[in-house]
Amino acid sequence: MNLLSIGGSDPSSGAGIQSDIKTFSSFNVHGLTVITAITSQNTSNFGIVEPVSQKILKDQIESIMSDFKIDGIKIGMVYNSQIIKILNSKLRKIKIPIVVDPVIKSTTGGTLIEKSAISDFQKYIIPLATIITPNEFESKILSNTKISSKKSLQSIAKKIQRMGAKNVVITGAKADNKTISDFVLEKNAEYFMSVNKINRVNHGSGCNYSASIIFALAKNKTVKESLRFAQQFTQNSIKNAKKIGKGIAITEIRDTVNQDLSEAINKFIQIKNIYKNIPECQINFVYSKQKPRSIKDVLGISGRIVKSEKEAMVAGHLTYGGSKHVATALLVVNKKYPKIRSAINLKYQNDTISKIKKTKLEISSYDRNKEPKNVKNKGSTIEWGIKEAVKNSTKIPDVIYHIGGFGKEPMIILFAETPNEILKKILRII
Ligand code: PXL
Repeated sequence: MNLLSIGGSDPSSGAGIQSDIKTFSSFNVHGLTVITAITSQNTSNFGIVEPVSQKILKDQIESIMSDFKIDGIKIGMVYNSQIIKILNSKLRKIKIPIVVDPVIKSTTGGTLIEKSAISDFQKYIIPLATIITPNEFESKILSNTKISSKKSLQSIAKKIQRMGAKNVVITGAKADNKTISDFVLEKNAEYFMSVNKINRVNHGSGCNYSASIIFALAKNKTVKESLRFAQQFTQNSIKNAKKIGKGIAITEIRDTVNQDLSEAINKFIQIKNIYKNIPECQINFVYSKQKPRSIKDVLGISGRIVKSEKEAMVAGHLTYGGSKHVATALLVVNKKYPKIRSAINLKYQNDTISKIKKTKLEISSYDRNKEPKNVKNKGSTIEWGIKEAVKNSTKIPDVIYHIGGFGKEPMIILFAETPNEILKKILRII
């Protein structure tokens, strides 16, 4: 899939087209860009804007359009009337979804569109929008409503819809202590969409939102599904925002679950003599998203960590749903103790068990021979066993083991909140 972001360059990569490329990449999508203006800014100050010439704007669009099949377009910063009119002439006949993020001011106070261009924006850009995503301030400017006006969200959104946008989302339209809600006006429906509020000033969340909407729309999701998906994606990006420069935090859109697990696996295979802890059935090391519902929410290795002579090696790659066994064990523990999101299986050795018993780690076990027949036949031994061990433990278990059964290898499974915590526990017990 190819998605096009049309907008301004932000050298801090917090917003603008740099941010959109990061978002698209995180979905394994090829991101194309057409730059409308170059800004100078950082996380504290907004500098100046230099819009590009008509010639290079047109040529960027033509070179992209003549080469790629484009599945969706996001329009962000457009800056002036000249740019607006060129975009309209190039895009008005296009039949793919377009998300318009009508940015007027940056969080740091920069002007992202000239005042004199607002009426052309209403006339030439709004009609292109499959979905337009103004915040409350932007929705008032675009609907020619006074900022102090108490006009209803419905009437403001309807006005923008009448200008030609198919669907209108007023972001952050309503908030209380705990939640923040977007107001959505579709063709024949209106509703609020709420999420938990995160009190954090950041740079990039608006761009993350519109860029993830276009991805979902291009994947043929409905408007509602796309908005829900983008809301979750943006929440995560805000949760993981990092103070990289001296000013406000920049939203982080990398999959931190993947990053943390991948770093821990690299450290794990380098532990001295760790190959001695690899069982016959090899090792999986997993880490789940928050509130996992199934093994599809648990990241694991598609193959295993395997023993090759005296070395541990990773066979396969990280993928959600990549582990069945260890992921199932984790899901059982996570259900009772939601903080526990990482697990690894290790070779059962009497030595290891006695070492664990000397630490303060919480240890529990189950006996496969006590498994009821109906469970055995259904093949969910691990689920049954871990449930038993959790039941037998008064605290959060750090370690659960079983000593095997006829033809079954005994096993140790370690649990922790993060992959890094798993590593720390391993170093205490091997
Ligand atoms: O977040 C809106 C935005 C969009 N595009 C560019 C920006 C900003 C905010 O700073 O700089 C280029």
